[in-house]
Amino acid sequence: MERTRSKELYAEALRLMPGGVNSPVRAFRAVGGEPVFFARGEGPYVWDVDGNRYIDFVASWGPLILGHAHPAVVEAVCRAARQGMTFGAPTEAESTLARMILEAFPAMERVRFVNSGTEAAMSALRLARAYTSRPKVVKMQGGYHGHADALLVQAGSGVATFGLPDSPGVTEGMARDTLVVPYNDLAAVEALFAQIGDEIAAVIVEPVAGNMGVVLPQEGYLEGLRRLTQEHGALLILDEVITGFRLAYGGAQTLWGLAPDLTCLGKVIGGGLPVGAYGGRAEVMALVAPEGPVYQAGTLSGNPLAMAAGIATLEELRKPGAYERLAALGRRWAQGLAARAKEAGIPLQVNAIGSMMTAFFTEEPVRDYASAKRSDAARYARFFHAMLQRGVYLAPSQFEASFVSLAHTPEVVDAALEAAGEAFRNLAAS
Ligand code: KE4
Repeated sequence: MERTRSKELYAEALRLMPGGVNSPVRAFRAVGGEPVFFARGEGPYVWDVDGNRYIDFVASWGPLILGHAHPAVVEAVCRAARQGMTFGAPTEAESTLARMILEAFPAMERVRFVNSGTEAAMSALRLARAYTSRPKVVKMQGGYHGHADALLVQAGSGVATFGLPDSPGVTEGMARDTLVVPYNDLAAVEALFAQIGDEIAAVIVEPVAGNMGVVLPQEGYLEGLRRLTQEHGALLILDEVITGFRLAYGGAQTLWGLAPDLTCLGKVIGGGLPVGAYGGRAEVMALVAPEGPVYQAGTLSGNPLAMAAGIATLEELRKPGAYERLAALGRRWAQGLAARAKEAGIPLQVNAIGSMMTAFFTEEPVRDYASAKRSDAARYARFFHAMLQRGVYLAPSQFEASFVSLAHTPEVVDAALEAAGEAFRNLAAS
C-alpha cells in the first residue's frame, strides 16, 4: 500500500505543528511509522490522501458511533450552518439536546455543555470541590479524563501521599490534591477514605476504563465506590465521555444501575463536532455560574452546529434495536479476533463490552493499568501495521479502545477478521 502523499503532508505538518499533529496519539509514536492522512470517511470506511481504503475501528476515538458522514448528521449540520454558525446566545437546540440527555440519564437533573471531555472533567472537579469544600480528588491509575493539570497526575509513593505531576508544567502544588489508586482496587479506595476521607471531594472514574485499553469493572467495584463516597460525603463522578451513549442509551451507569452525583459526557453527544458536558444532581449543579458562584464559561459552548450533530446522532441511537446491533457487531469482532489469535497460537486477551474492545497481546487477564502495561506493545505495533497494510485501521496504540459503529455490517467485520487471521499467522511465523 503506497502512502506517498501522506508522507509529503506529514513532512509539511512537522514544520508547522508539534509532532505534526493536534493530539499526540495520532502521531503513531506508540506503533512506529508515520501517521496516515485521511481525506474522506463514509460509513465504516476511511480513505487516505493516497486513495487507500480502510475499515475504520477508531471512530475518531469514539464519537462516530453511526459511522462516517452519516446522512442525517451531515444534513442536520448543513441545515444549522445555513441559519448561522454561532450566536454566543441561547438557542433552542441547546435545550433540545439537554432534554434528550437528561431523559437518557435519570441521575442527571441539570447539564452544562462545554467543548471537550477535558473541559467537562475539569469543571466537574471544580464543582465537586466547591460543593464539598474539600480539596482532594481521587482518580485511577491509567484513568484518563483529559489534560487538565489536576488530572495529569501519577500515583505518589504511598497510597495516601499526594500525587506527582505526570507532565512537565504541572507543578507539585497542582498535583498534590490528586490521589491516584489502581483501578478495580476497592480496598485502596477504602484505605484512602479511612485515612483522609474528610478531605476527599470526589472520586472520578471511567465506569468501564477505555484509556489503558478497555478494562471492565470487577464485580461490585463500581457499587463499592458509590457506597464509599456516599458514606464519606464525597461525590462520585462517572467519566462517561467514552461510555456515554456508547454502551447504552443511558451509558454505563444504566447498565450497572448506578446513580453518580456527577457525570461527564463527550464524543458521541457531539456526533463528530466538539462537545463535552457535565451534569448531575440539581443541588450540585445549582452552584454553577451564573446560578451559583462556581465559574465556568465557553465562547462556543452549546454551539448550534454541534448541538445539531448531537441531536441527529441521538435520534438514530434511540431507534429500537440500535444497541442490540452494536453489541452483536462488537461480539462478532471481539470473538472473531480471539478465535483467530488462538488458531495462530498468539496469546491474546480480548476485553470487550458492547461496541468497544481492546485486544491485549498478553497471556494474563488485564484487570488494571499494571497488568495492561505488561502486554507486548511491540507485538501490538507489528499487528497494527500488518492490519494497516491489509486495509484495516486500528487504534495506533495498545492502550486505547477500538470501536464498531452502526455502519459496520457482519460482512465488513468478517473482512477485517480475514485480515486479522493472516496478520496473526504472520506474527506467529516471525
Ligand atoms: P477530550 O478533551 O479529548 O474531548 O476528552 C478527554 C477525555 C475525557 N475522558 C475520557 C474517558 C476520555 O477518553 C477522553 C479522551 N479520550 C482520548 C482517547 N483515549 C481522546 C483521543 C486523543 O487524546 O486524541
